[in-house]
Order: sequence, then C-alpha cells, then structure tokens
Amino acid sequence: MNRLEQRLTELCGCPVAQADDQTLYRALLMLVREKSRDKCQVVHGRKLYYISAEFLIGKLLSNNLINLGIYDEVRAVLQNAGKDLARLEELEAEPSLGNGGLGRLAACFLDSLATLNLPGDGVGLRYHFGLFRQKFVNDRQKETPDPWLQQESWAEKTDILFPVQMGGKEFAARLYRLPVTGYEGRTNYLNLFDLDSVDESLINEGISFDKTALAQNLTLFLYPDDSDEAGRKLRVYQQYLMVSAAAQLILCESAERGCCYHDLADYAAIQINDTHPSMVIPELIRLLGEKGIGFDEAVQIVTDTCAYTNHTILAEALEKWPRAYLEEAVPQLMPIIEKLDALAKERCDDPACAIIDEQDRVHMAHMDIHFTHSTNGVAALHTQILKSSELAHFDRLYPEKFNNKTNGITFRRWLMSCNPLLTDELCRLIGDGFKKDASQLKKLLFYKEDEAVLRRLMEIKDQNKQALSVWMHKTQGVSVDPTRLFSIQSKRLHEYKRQQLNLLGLIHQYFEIKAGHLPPVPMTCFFGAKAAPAYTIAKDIIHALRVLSNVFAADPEVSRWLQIVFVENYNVTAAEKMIPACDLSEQISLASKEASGTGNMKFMLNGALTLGTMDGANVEIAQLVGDENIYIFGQSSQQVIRRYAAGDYSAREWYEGDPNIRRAIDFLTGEQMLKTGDREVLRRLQNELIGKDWFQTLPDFNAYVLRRRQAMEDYAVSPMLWAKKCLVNIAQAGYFSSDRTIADYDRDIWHLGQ
Ligand code: 26V
Repeated sequence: MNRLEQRLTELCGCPVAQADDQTLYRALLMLVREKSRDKCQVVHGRKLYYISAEFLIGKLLSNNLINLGIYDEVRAVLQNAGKDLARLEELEAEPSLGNGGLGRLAACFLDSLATLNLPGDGVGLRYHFGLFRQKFVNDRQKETPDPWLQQESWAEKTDILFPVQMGGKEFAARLYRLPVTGYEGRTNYLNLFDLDSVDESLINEGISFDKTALAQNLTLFLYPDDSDEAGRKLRVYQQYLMVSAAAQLILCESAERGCCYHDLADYAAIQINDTHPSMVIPELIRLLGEKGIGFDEAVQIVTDTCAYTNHTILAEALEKWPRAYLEEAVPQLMPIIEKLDALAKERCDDPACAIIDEQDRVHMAHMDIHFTHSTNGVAALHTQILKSSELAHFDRLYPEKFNNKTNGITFRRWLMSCNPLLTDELCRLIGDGFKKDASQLKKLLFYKEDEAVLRRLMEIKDQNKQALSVWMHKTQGVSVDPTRLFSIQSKRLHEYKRQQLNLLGLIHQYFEIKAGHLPPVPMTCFFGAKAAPAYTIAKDIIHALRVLSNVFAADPEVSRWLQIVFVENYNVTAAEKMIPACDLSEQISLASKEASGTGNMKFMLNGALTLGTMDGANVEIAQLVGDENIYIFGQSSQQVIRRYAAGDYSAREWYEGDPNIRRAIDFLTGEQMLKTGDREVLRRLQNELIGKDWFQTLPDFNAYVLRRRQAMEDYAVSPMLWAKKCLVNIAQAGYFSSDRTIADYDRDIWHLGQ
C-alpha cells in the first residue's frame, strides 16, 4: 500500500475497496484540503484582492487533483480497488456562481494567480443557488433552482464575522474560504461571504421568492443579469454586503501584516471586476475615515489601491443606480458619493463624466474611472473602442489610466483536464513545458507538414466527438452521429451574440437541401445557452432554434444532412465535454459588441477553427493564425459604429430587398414551424427581425452563409489541409493563457509581492 492509499484508507475509515462512492468523494475532498493547506505561503508585500460578484468555478475535484499533481496517482489507486474516478467526479455538484464569461474569467484568474505563485485572493458572495438550472418544457426555457451546497463543500466555514449596516439594520457577514491551489503552485483563497440567516425555504415556484425579507434572501441567488425592479434593489444590497465585508477583510489582513492604513496601497491591490463591486470605493473611504484619515488623503489611498476592469460597451449593461436606491440601502455612503461627484465635476465640467447625472442616477463606471488608477478593457479592439468612442472624454482626461489586458483562459482546465488525449499527444510531440509556459505550444508548428501528426490530431478529435455523442445520449437522450462536422455556438443568449444569425443561416441551408443543393458534408449544429429569465426575445430565439430542430428531425431528406442540438442547461461541465469535440467554433457577434469572448479561445486551443466576425479577441486570433486559418466574415466594427451613428439602418429594406433573407424570415411562422412552435412567440421574433434587428443580423446574413459553406467544403474536400489549420490554431493559442494575462496585470497594475 503506498502513502496515498494509506491516507485515503484512514480518511475513509475503511479500505478503499470497501468504501462507497460518497465516502470516497469525502475522503478525496479532505485529502485535497490537507495538501492545499501545505501549500499556503506567508504573504510579503502587496496582495491582490480580486473582488467579483461572480466566480464561475465549475467542479473542483479533478482540477484540484491535477493542480496538486496527484490526479494519475489517485486514479490508479482507485482503479486498483475497483473504483472509478470519473464516477466520483459526477457526484460533485457544479457551483454555477456566475452568468458567463465574466465569472469564468474570474475563476481562470484565480487558477493563474496561484500557479504563478502570486499572492492574490478572490472575494465574492456565497450564493446558495447559482445561476438557474435550465429545463425545456414544450421547447421553451423554464428556470429552476440549482443547488450546489452539499454536505461536503469545498468552501470552509470560518468564525470570522464582519458587521454590515444596510437599510437601517445591522447584518453579520460570515466568511467562508475555499482553497485555490495552483498548478505546481501556491494556495490562495476564494473568500465568500454569507449570512447565517439566509433561508432556502423562501423559494416559491421556480426561482421566485419573497424579495423583501433581506436577512433571509440576501445571498439566496446569484442574480441573472437583467432582473426586475425588486431584484435590482436586492442587487444593491448584495453588492454592498460583498464590498463592505471585503473592505473590512482587506483592512484587517493588511493591518495584521503591519499596515498603518496610510500605506494601504503598499499592502493591497484591489481589482474591481466590472461595476458590481464599485461601492468598495466609497466604503473604503468611509472606513478609512473611521480610522482617522481625512477625506482627501483617503481618496488618494483608494485611488492608488484600486483598479477597474470594464467588460462591455453596451450602455444598458453599465450600472447606474437611482440615488433613491442608494439612500435607502446605504445612506452612510451617500455623503461620500456626493463629495466624490463634486470632486469629479471640479476635474471635468463635461456632464458625460459626472458620477451623479441630471436624473439623479449614480454612474458606477464613472466613479471607477475617476477614483482608481487603472481602467482596462479586455481585448485590444474593445480597449480601443472604449478609448475612441464610449469613454473618449475620460481618455482625454486621464490618458495614463487606460490600458488593455486581453483575456485568457486557464490551460489546466481548458486543455489538461477537459482534453487529456490532446494533452498527452502534445506532451509526446513538444514535451510538457507548455503546461506552465504556454508560449511553448508554438513548437507544434514544426509538425505542420507531418501527415502522421495531422492524422493523429484528427483521430483525437474523432474520439472527443464520440465521447460527446455518448454523453449527449446519456444525459440528454439525444443521438448524434460523431462522423459529422460539429459546429458549436455556446455562450449566453443575447441578441448581440446573434444566435439568430445562426438560426437564419440554418433555415437557408434547409431550403438549399430542399432544392437539391446538398451541403458538402453532413453537419450537426450544437447550441448551448441560457437566456436571462426576463429577456423575452432571447427566450424566443431559444424556442425558434428548438422548434427548427424538430422540423429538421422530422424530415429525413433534411436530417441526413443537418441536425440541430440545443443542449439543455449549458454550464462549465457541459462546456468541458463540448469544446474538445468541436470542429467549427461560431463567434458571430456583431462587430464592436463582444468585448472579448473567452469561449473563442477555448475552442481554438482544442483545435477548432473559428467562423467569426472581426470582434473582441477574434481580431487577435485572426492576427495570430493568419487569414488562411480562420473564417472571417461580416461588417467591420468601424462600419457598424458608422451605421449606428448615421442611424439609417432599416432591417425592413434588407428583408424586402433580398429574397433569401425574406424566405428565411418568413419560414419562422410557416406551417412547418407551427407544427411544434408557438405562433405568438415566433411571430414576435419575426417582427423583431423585420422591424428592428438592433444588432444588424441581416447585413451579415449572406456573408455568413457563404463563409460557413466555405468552411464545410474545406472540411469535406481536404481533411489534411483542415487538420493543418487546426494545428496552427492550437500552436498559436498560447497567447490566450490566463497566465499571460495575469502576468500582464501584475507587471502593469498590481506589482504583487513587492
Ligand atoms: C450584461 C447585460 C445586462 C443587461 C442586459 C444587457 C447586458 C449585456 C451584456 C452584459 C454583460 C456584462 C459584462 C460581461 O459579462 N461581459 C463579458 O465579459 C467577458 C470577460 O471579460 C468577455 O469575454 C465578454 O465578451 C463580455 O461580454
């Protein structure tokens, strides 16, 4: 018996072979905890606090085992005892503590911080229910709660409590700590706050609950991004609970390490992840005031300590809280916010830079830009658009504050853990240095012309497609043929991401098949997407795709060539199965609207080719791989921005002027669709596309159809050429490692450990 087996036996209280799965899972969790604890380090110098309302961490067991370097050993011990690690992994509930890219980015960053041995913790909320679980009833989305807090949870309860005053009452925020161990690196923590009084029995039907009982509901749910009026108020309370507790934690820990508050910026760097944690600025000023530091100095300290990341240019997504909300929830902050507003108005008389506007709304992003030392965008194009249009007046005021940090993904989860076959092959070809130094992936280019290697890459893809097919059948009861081309569009459902363009393209292909123009290769198009519960059009698009899927399936002439699979409840676990199996990655947002995208990077790393617009990080992918290794189409961001400025876009003109567009849109409410579709829903979507189409789907329609057709032909006609393109994509993906992103943040903004 080796030491690992010995320890597992002790933790189980019986030989591994006799332990049931639940006991084993618990033992593994405790083993990971012990080993993680051994990797904690004393913090010297500046420590990062990454404050975020979302950390979409996904399941942790295998990730932790990989990072601790004991995955293979544990699997072998279990196997010898007749146990299966994969089955234990399934026992773990996924913590879906995020909506999408923003939350997943935060989770990747924690992994990279710990891997790079940098002192940096996450701070957020311990929601009892993460993002809702998605079900389809009559092909329409239904939301149900998604519990993740099991008896055995990774987050450990502490006896650390911080008092938080809100709405005239005092609450006690309790700290829970979840260890984050890097790959061959140190252990940092994800600090999550919660209230003991939260009561899960408050939930009624679906995900609705009494929104007035603060003490009972405050951390009950992660808020889907566009909640209703009552939800918005609750969101303010959630945010304040998070930042007040965070600020107290930061001051406490810094003081313990010798900080006298005047020198806070030497002990702490605070990253404000989007505007959700922005109230940390006035809260810290308030707390520093309580420690006897004057307003002006406190403003300087906070500015030196904090930095802000912007994740979207969509105006409707930038938080602006009515003054009345804040007065009700956090009256103690209002005098400070007013003073900050006065200071901002002193610095700049342009009303576009005000914190409190004429309608008495508080612009959180404006407060961030004025009172932090760094504002960054998340991809080169996004930062450039921020500087040149959305935030141009701020850029003129503070040119030194603006900088770009192109997003990244952790290769431990998005390659090593989700695609072991490819990982092993890469190790065989270029050694394992790429695991800690992603730029080494470029060594793969040496094999660009090596047919045996190219063939092996395609074999791996085929095996991953088979695995996805098995998983789809097992978990969703859907049969897919793994020999087809797999196209995947998986991301939140939003009009700007344009799942509706994919929908119209598929209807067009349907007509082509019906007219005898067969596609070059049979294709299965996967979708994975949740729509915000109150986002009507987004839900209509889901319905239309599900119904179109029924139409195809019922028609043998079409289903031989084309299949649509809308995966239920897309989450990190599903992504880990889907991404390694993808041939064609659909990144088709309206140019200028997708700040970065990170799914695009995950697909590329796993050897899929991108079919995309020149948007977000697609632009950087295109530069890295070259035109011949990516399928770009559609309007440029400049054309789009110009069209918006001119205000002369008329969807109806496109609809009336192009017979293919008209045919596809008309089909939405045709006889075929109405067999299983809801007339009212489909009509509403149709009207939206003809009468509005705010995200300019129609001007990109023909280019999209042609480009996809080109990709299908390349795939069908010259597999070796296709494989070569895949190889180049994998080789060039190193730039998108979140290790690189974190190193950039550290070099330019945080200067950790110094
Ligand atoms: C939020 C909302 C809420 C109201 C309705 C419209 C709307 C549209 C977008 C959003 C997203 C807010 C911020 C966000 O999640 N941004 C995403 O951040 C990712 C990580 O940086 C990035 O890759 C995605 O491109 C970006 O959309």
